[in-house]
Amino acid sequence: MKFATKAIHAGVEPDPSTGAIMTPVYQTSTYAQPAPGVHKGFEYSRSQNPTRTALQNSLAALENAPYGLCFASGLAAIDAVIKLLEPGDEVISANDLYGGTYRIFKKVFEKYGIVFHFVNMEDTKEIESKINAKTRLVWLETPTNPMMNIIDIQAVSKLVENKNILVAVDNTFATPYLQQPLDLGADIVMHSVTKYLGGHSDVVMGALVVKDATLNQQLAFYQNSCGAVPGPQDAFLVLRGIKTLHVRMDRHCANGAKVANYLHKHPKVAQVYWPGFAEHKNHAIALKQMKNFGGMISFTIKGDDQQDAFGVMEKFELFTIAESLGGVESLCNHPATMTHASVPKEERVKIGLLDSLIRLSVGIEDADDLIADLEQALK
Ligand code: P1T
Repeated sequence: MKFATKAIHAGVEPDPSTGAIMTPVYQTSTYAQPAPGVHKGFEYSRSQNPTRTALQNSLAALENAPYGLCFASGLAAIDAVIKLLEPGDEVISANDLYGGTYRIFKKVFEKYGIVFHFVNMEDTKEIESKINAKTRLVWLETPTNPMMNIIDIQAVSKLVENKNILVAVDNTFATPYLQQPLDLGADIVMHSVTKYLGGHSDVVMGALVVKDATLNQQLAFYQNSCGAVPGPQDAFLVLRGIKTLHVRMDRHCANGAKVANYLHKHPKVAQVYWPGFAEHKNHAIALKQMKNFGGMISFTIKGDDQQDAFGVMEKFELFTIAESLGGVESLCNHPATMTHASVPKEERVKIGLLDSLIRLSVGIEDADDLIADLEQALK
């Protein structure tokens, strides 16, 4: 089945009791059992809920995998993955990540004895130099938040093949419409469902998708045992969001390309980070592993002055200053003081995350209006 058909139909059946086309919001905490232990696969809504099950199956289908698990947020999904590890185990992580991912690794899990190495994953030699007998997990995002770097998922997966090391890819920026990491050799796909999958800035949720039955069981154990599950209303909203994922993503990509090309020519803009440019250092890898380049763009203002960046952001009329991304409306964010404030400045500067960097989540409004907004704000 092709992607657009799966987005609308996968995981979703007419409701068996009424025939309702839309999966109902099963707003219930528990389920009647005719005799102890006799049930229809649903015992208690932390463990299973029919609305969540439909969403989990839909997400699994979109990533070409049999198993999906939903969590109360993207970070709760990441939390479940790191709980697979034991004290002393080592993780090789990309050094260019959402600030909250860096924070949970450094500030939550390091104190339980998990060792994190942050490396530039564009250079596979840097990954190789950190592999040892204790390495259990490689963690990466691509495109990265906020520098829009591209990491070669297939090359990284090949590097650790048959070494008892899992590869987890945060696929939030690309979505399964543009990139399918499990087909490129990764073991775990993670999503902040909050973003493009939900698509309407009205839900916080996370997800994991895997192909391996044992890995699914282990992660489902933490989903149930630790209990960071989303409610059925949120699962319903994301099921609705997914039905238009492909249509929205096409427009995000088209608008993103127009905005990136406009910024590229602007005299006040120093650098534009967007993998669709032929001169982007990993454009060839983006072409190989992505269907298109998405709606996320970062850029710096000439002079690298934080106040200049703030000045531009405060003048925007359509790009709202806000954390998050991936909704239908355009947003702008100042990573150094907002989403990546928990990353120390010396680490930020190493990856080029300057104080003048502005990140745009280009929405699906009319591109001419978005460009007019950039024009007046940059004046
Ligand atoms: O916010 P939450 O649903 O818990 O997801 C965390 C997360 C994980 N991975 C990536 C790539 C993300 O971008 C995020 C959340 N990011 C933002 C809120 C942001 O504005 O970048």
